[in-house]
Amino acid sequence: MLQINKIIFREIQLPLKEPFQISSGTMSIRRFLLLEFFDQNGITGWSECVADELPNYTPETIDTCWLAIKEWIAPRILGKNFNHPNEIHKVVDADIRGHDMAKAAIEMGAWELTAQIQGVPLSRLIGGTRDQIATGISLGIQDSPKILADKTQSCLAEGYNKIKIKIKPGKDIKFISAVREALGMAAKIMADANNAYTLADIDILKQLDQFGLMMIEQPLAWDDIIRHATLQQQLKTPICLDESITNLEKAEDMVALGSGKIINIKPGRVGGFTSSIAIHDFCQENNIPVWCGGMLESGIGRAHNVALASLPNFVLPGDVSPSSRYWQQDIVKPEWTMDENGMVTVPLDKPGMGVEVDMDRVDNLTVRSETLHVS
Ligand code: OSB
Ligand code: MG
Repeated sequence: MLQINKIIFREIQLPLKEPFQISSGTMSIRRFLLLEFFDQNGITGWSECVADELPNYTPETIDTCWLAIKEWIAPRILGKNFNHPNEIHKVVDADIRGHDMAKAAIEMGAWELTAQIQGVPLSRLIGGTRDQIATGISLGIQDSPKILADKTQSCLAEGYNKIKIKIKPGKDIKFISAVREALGMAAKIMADANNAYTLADIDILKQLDQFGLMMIEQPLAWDDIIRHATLQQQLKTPICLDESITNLEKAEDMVALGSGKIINIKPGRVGGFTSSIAIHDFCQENNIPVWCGGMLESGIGRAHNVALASLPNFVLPGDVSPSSRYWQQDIVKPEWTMDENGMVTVPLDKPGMGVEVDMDRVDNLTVRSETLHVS
């Protein structure tokens, strides 16, 4: 039995080691909304809401999530009894349109709390089978092809299993070409456009075919499925959808229409673990490989991504890089690390997410907080 009686909201801010530029904007300081959950016996669990400061990835932001969770989503679950955390998604989804990242923060906290109550690793509670997950790195848009090519060489040397390169019009062909030249044809590289192109750019996108990319992520509009199908028919490079896949039905649409061949699952984007598992299972049945995306998470959101990436059909390396790729110091102990083969170990020796929240550090970093109690 799961009953959540209290939730503490906290905003903390961490500067990124280097600004992260994608086609729709640049981030230098990551604002995080963290949630701490308490059950009726005082057992606690954490989740991280992955929305950014600005609505340039999806429509949500950290501030809309704070409002949505407080006003509409948390009241649906506070003080209520649930047999299993897989009941939460339906309850928070009914008649509340959108706000998937806000819903996910509550839903994933409920799973984490359940893992803590049952004393089992979160990975195993959600159906994970792997002991280690392969990781890649997502590189923001760089000033020149040379700077990018040099960076990708160091990333390969560090052991990353995949290098994702952010592109936008004018920073595409020359940049990818320089990377291919520096790394050779065998290196596993891919591009992510974050919606920077339209079908009018088809000639540029076709030129990318010569580079043997593992995939191109979300080249067209953030909510498009139809035009990606037209594009996929004309591209050799597999399309991977990110922004467009917000639930199982969108994944079904992608397969029915041929809009892509791979899905990047971010649990925050699809409303949580229950929805992620449903998309994972559907993709497995339909021979669609999946991988776990990232949202520049702190060690808490990263822990939840590591657990998800341990499911069997996560067959491609995820954007689940070690803490030191992003932060001078993370907010969990131990920090997330990667071995020389680019593998992250799934913590199976502790209940829940498998890392401790550094409370002193979180307290010091907190810029606002609020507590919701059962009434
Ligand atoms: O499109 O996958 C994306 C970060 C913020 C918003 C969107 C995206 C990303 C990343 C970062 O690619 C991946 C990571 O967390 O390392
Ligand atoms: Mg993406």
